[in-house]
Amino acid sequence: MLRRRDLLGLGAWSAAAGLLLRARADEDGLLQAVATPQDLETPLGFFDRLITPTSVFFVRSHFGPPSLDLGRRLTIDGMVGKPLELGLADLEKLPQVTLTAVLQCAGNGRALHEPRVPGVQWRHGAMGQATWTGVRLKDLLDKVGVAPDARHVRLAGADRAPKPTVPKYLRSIPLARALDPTTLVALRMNGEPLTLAHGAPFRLVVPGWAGDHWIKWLTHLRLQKDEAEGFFMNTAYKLPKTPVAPGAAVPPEQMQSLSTIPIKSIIARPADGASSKAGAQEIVGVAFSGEAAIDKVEVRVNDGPFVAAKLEGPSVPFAWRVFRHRFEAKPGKHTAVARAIDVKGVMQPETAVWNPSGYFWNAWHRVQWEVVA
Ligand SMILES: Nc1nc2c(c(=O)[nH]1)N[C@H]1C(S)=C(S)[C@@H](COP(=O)(O)O)O[C@H]1N2
Ligand SMILES: [Mo]
Repeated sequence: MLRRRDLLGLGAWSAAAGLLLRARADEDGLLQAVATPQDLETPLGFFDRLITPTSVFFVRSHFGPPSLDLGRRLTIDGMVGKPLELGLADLEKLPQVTLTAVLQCAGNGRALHEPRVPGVQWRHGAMGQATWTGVRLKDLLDKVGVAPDARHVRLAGADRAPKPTVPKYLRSIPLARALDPTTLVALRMNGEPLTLAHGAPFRLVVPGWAGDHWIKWLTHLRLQKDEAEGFFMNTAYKLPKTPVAPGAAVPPEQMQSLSTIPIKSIIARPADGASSKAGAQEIVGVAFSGEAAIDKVEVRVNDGPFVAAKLEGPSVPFAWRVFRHRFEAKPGKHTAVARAIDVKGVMQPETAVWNPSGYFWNAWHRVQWEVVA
């Protein structure tokens, strides 16, 4: 538990915590742990720009955030030469890297799979793009000296399951991904200290990989031979090794852990069911593809041909680009569909591959709207 007076003099950090303090502090300033999960979608209309504002950035957490603890320590141990423990001030002194990357929940679009599958019924809003600033995980692993036969990094956060019968949220990433210079222990999001909802004081950032690896409220990294134990690694976040018929039950041995995000584009505007004035129209949205850069987005209006949209933002790995397609329209019902193509030539599929947990919905996004005189 953190007392209000412990936050005095922490500058930007206490500013970031201010909202939370007002909302959650009781009479004597004790922060209260929130027991319910927090799952909030970003409204579709915000996917018309390169950076998603933090205030509307989607939030996903299995058990809700732990108390805000800016004094939290990060331990790195297991198969290492010399274990290490660091706090926020230690991390701030190390070289900082800033990169732009999409964060998307593996379950984004789950509600759109047919037949329906259980889980958080996300539509389009469990994704966002931010700049992430922090320390390369590789720099920390260089300090501890990783044993030659270590293969995985087990990741744990400070949040706790609501009941002892519910397993802790534990994930791991292969050592090779941990050593990639883009894997960060991030302290800042969009230039500001991380908010509690997004993992304050530090979280993992694994560009190109689904959100379940981006552990928030990070407390413990352990080098080990095997993947993390428990439900969230052994059972959850698995896809069939080969596509299955929609609705099929898949035996565990035919499943494998998911990692990178497949190619996708989403139309922010016009909104499905909206109406617009006759004349100039604009189809706008975002496109991204896991670890590959986006090369092209094509838009089709009504029964016309696919036309290359204008792209904003650099063609770089991990990042989304904004696409815009302008045209003139007469009154009547209109439809538009978008599809993305990455620099490896991979095209977004017309239909998404169904899977038992409803991960990675990435079908062509279609919208229908009415143009009025
Ligand atoms: N400690 C912890 N980290 C976590 C989670 C969690 O429940 N606990 N949820 C993960 C999942 S499934 C996602 S999609 C992302 C969401 O990050 P955001 O809330 O910052 O958008 O956080 C990840 N990190
Ligand atoms: Mo997620």
